[in-house]
Amino acid sequence: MNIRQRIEKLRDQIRYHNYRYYVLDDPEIPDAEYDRLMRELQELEAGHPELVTPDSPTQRVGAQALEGFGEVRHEVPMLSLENAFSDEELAEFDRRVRERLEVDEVEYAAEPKLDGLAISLLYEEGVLVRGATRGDGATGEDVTRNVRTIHSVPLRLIGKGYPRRLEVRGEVIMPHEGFRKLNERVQAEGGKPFVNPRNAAAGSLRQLDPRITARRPLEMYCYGVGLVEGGRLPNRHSRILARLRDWGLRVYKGIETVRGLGGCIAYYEKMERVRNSLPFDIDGVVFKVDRLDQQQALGFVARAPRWAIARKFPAQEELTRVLDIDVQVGRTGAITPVARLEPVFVGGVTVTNATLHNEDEIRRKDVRIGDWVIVRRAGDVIPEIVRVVKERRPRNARRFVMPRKCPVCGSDIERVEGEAIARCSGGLYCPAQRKEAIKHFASRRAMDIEGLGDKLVEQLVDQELIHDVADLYRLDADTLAGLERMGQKSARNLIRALEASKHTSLERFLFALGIREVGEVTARALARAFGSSDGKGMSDSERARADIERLARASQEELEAIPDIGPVVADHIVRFFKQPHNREVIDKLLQAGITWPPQEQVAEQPLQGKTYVLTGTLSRMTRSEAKEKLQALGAKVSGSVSSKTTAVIAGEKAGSKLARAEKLGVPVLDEDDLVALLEQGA
Ligand code: 9MJ
Repeated sequence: MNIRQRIEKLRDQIRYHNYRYYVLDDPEIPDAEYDRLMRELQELEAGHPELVTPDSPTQRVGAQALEGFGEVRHEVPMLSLENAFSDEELAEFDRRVRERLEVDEVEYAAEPKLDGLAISLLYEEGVLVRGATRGDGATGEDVTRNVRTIHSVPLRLIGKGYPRRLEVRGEVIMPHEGFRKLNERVQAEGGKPFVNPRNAAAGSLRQLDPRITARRPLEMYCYGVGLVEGGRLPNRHSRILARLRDWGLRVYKGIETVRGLGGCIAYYEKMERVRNSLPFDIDGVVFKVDRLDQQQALGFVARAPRWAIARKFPAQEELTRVLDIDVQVGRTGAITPVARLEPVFVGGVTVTNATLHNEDEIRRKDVRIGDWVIVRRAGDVIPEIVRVVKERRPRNARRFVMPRKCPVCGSDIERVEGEAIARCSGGLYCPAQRKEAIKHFASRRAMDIEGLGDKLVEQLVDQELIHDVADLYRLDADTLAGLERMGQKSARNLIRALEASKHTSLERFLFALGIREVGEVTARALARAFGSSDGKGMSDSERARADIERLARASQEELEAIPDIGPVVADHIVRFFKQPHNREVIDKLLQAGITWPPQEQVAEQPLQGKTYVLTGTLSRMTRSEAKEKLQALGAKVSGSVSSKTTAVIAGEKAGSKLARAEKLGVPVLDEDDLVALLEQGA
């Protein structure tokens, strides 16, 4: 093979791997192998500059900045889309289409509406020759050198059968992850962060220096064609998109063909549900009549096709005013400042409050009472203030001052050095904390007490009918029936639900106690470690007591040896059980008859029941990797050596733990032994 052939071969290989990586998200080879191909090509081209072509994968990023962008006239105008803001407007669109076509049902291609920048790519003989912005639809800007830096834009099409001249259209976007990292970088360099991914994408593409664009995490998704010369395309939009994908262009995977209005609405609802789990922003969905002959028959109005419509999602960001900032007291006493807002319709609901998280957050965003702010509500997430519109700040805007006393119980508010969160020091003396603790206890994933809603808990605490969670089990139907919005029937149902909640599981019970940092996952790990697997000779309530006793006596070290439990959580657990008050409440709960079945045995693992201690430096893995691997095989990994330790695994420069193992006669293993041990599970 001569040099020219070798160069061409390398280019083809790299193009193919680019496609696997950037378009299909399914790389075939490891990065290192790709880097080797690229380096070989770069070296060959450096030795033979006469063989360098603009479509070579090495030529993505040119040098030098431009003075300004040239103009591009779009031979086929780049149209915009009509919007529909409701199902009714969508139905109206579908009705018009059916009437004009004189058919009963239409097939539509259904696509997400990406929120970026519309771009046109012109390929001649399969080579990218021009990239342009939409501009006013008739004339755009020449951003060829910038779009060339986007890896999902092929410099040369792959496969066969593409038209001699083919203009592909799509949206250039910045995915969330890249946006976040870019803003971190910009801020670290002292710059002003971008407001949203759309602005960041637009700003990046309009850089006169393509070397800057090249450092921006942009991607392009294609959704149609413009000019087509010297070749034919399929007669359906959906099939054209499939061809574009075959030629190496990136097309969103979730594009579907749907039937009629019903199909459109179902697609819209589905995308609305998945919207917040997509890696990029979408602001709606687009429906396009799939058959091209039907598109042609429908034609255009002004600047939009009659055969397509964008069904927009409700806006996720709106402008409103901060009327006041006050604080909420959480279950653990955490004081959260909350902005009271002028009611505003955003993300499909009326929002009146937005969390401000903590004092530092308020300072960082510089939110003041009276400010105009952008609120964001995405999906079911708690509404947030994105930023302040400083230009509109009124003169009398006031700064928030953290109160010194808890607004609920009057105890001091404390903020530990180095922690972001201020806390009410009242503990369970504070009714706010008690209410939250009881709500948590009753919640669906904890004790699952149906019918014990937030409002009811508040009444019960306010009227001093209950003080702690154990008091719940002493309520009687008559007392309950006397409460607001309760009748005999709901009172009886609640008593029944309380009875039913007594049969629970250890993990639910531990989660329900509301120990700081003990979520469901940790509660499960604790239940596995401390729950008895059988209760030979013991009654249910004796076994429950024994389980709790074992956990309450566990030391910091024993707790840390459990998978997923670190020093902080272990410390919270130890402290929780040291509090006499907590032990009393647990006693009362068990007396009330709360029980759980024996802990199910998890499938026997090779290192089940063994405890190892790692010490010194390992050469083939880090200590935390070793810890994870051992735990995955069922072993416990502890930080200190005792006579119960199965073995100490000692790397280089092992110190006091090794000495202690030798003193206690605990076996000592080296790194080779560790590797052999781990292979048991492989
Ligand atoms: C976006 N923005 O995702 C179109 N679009 O089609 C999709 N935009 C469009 N299609 C014709 N998916 C004009 C604009």
